[in-house]
Amino acid sequence: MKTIETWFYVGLLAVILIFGVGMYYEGAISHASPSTSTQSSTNEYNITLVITNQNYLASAGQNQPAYYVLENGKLMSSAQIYLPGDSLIRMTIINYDTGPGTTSSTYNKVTGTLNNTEYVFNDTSVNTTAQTGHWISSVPFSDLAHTFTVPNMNLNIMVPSESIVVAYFHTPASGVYNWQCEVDCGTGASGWGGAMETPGWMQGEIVLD
Ligand SMILES: [Cu+2]
Repeated sequence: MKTIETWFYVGLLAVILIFGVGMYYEGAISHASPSTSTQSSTNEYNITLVITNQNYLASAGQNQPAYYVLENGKLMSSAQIYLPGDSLIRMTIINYDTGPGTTSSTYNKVTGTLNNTEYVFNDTSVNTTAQTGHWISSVPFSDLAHTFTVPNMNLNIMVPSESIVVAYFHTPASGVYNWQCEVDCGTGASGWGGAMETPGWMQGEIVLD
């Protein structure tokens, strides 16, 4: 009986180990060869941001949209986003929020990315699988939810309602840069209160190292 029990646990451990390694291997493969990637660079770095909309912001007294950094399956604060300097970044933004919203003429087109374009798929249906996407250079206000904008890097990524965006851009060698959503998605008459003025929600810092 003892022996059977022992072998049962040895077997269970083996299954867990094999399954765990398999999962890791699968993750590594899908990470290394993204279906939408057209780039290859030894310095390419992947980062995924997630925008959710049901987050209670105490200072605003209501739910507000917020950017998060997806790290090891957890949503982490976007107040400081760490990126390697002098690298090609592949940024994926998964947006669960709806629009529409407006932005100024300065930010109504995609800038600072590869060819000033970005790849959008699952537009208006973020959780759908196997949808093909397309490269775009701007998003009409009727479909715009947020932007991910770093003015001092001339970077402006536009995020349509309930969609997934992939954008490539190069980082400067070093420094700290402010990022800000440039769509009036916050509180108040202007829409620039609440999330828009709170680090880790619709603004923060890019820290290059
Ligand atoms: Cu926003």
